[in-house]
Amino acid sequence: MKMHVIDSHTEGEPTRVVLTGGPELGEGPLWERRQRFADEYDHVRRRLILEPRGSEAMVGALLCEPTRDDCDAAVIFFNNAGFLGMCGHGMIGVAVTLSYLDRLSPGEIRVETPVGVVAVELTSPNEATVENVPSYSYLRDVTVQVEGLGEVTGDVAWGGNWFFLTENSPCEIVLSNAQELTRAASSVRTSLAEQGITGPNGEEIDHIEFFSAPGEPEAPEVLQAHSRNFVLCPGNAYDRSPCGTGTSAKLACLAERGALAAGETWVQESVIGSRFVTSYRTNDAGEVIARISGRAFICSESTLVWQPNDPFANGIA
Ligand code: PYC
Repeated sequence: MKMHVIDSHTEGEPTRVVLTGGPELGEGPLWERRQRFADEYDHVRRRLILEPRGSEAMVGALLCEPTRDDCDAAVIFFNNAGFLGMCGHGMIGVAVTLSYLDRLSPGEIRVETPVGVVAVELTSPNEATVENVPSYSYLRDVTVQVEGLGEVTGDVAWGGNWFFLTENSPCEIVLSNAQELTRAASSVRTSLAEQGITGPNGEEIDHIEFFSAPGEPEAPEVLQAHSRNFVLCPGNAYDRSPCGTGTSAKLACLAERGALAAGETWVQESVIGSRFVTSYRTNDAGEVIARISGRAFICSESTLVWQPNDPFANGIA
């Protein structure tokens, strides 16, 4: 078995776009095709994402035919733990990958995802802006008791995935503290589940975001960030980028609190110091539509091979 893939990173966070050899998911709405992927081809997700061919931080992107006439493409994102709703860094990675392949020119396209339609504008061969699905703050100032941390207070919000966002970081948000931040965020996620805090339909709050003051820009031409974050993803990998859907959730919380007006710029910095430049508008329904701009770079173009006698063909679980 072989698959042709292109790997890129968006502000440090990897994306693997599957070009050939991916599962045939048939027709139907994208959320239905994502379910078929999960039910019938989860071994393909594991083959693509887990070691020895992938890594815990890798996000896969399967390009599909869109079902909607007003969309140019469709994408299903997945990681080491399962499937994502949307993925901001991944969508920027997809746009830059398609540009690298000469399949996308500067300009805007509409892309279907399992959780709605996003607009993607390629602004240069290495830069794109994503206008996300509507984001919203669902619960404000929720306090959870977390073993080893005590009371942690934050908001629950949707930005294409579910997030708990808190300023109560257990330590400084720097890369050398990644293990401590991972342990703490994982405990917060467990506490949320144990204390019955979910999305409106019982959805697990599976992404945890700690926020702190930003660092100093390392060069005069780099924009000063408004905030720094650490985002723990469902498979316990932390996002090396500032997380597109997580920053969308943050913008919805800021909008809800009257702390950021529509059109104002918010620069979100990640734990490794990379940045997304963002803002939001409201649509006719008054919903927050986040705009996330970032850079992506191609890392490799390769054919992954699975020999029939490989005992770890389906990845190291
Ligand atoms: O950028 O939205 C994002 C994302 C989700 C998980 C990893 N990155």
